[in-house]
Amino acid sequence: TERIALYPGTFDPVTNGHLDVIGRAARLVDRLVVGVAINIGKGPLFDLEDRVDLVRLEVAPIAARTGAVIEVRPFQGLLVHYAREIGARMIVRGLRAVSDFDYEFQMVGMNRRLDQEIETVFLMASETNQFIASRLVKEIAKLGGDISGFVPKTTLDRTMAKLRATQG
Ligand code: COD
Repeated sequence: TERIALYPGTFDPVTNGHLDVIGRAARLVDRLVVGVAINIGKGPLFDLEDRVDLVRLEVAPIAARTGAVIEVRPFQGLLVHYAREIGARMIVRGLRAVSDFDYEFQMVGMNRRLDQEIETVFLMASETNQFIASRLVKEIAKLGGDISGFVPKTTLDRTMAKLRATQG
């Protein structure tokens, strides 16, 4: 049977950290589904459609280079329900510093109680990409800093355009 993994996130916007994790995860499975969560609670800069669009665009070269099957899809509702729906037995999460641990630890625990058959797997990005966080990328860009080392080109352009539009 096909080995399917789900890599869920907000991707607001997608960063080199996310793409690093996607490249690694894609090598472990037959099909990787990148699930872009609505996540209204986080008050995202980009709406869902734009986030899906950007992840699709930035993931395409990875799929082309590695021959991996990577799908990018929006989802809402419970993560474990969505994993079931697409037949994924594996949830992939990225781990950065210790700061991620508490939140990720709780998520695994709760998700495991909700569905015992789904395993969460943690991957670390390369040293260069380990510290990158969407939240800080947006903050740096807002304050006029250079984010070109943290996000791919199209994401950079769209982020700058979005910030110009929202700041008026
Ligand atoms: N290096 C390594 N990993 C990274 C990096 C980096 N530089 N940057 C980000 N990551 C990892 C994150 O740790 C995370 O694992 C993943 O990439 C995605 O990151 P984000 O920030 O885009 O996504 P989150 O953490 O906001 O995603 C949260 C979910 C959408 C998964 C969560 O809110 C959810 O499951 N929502 C659905 C509702 C639900 O089921 N809730 C109950 C959960 S118990």
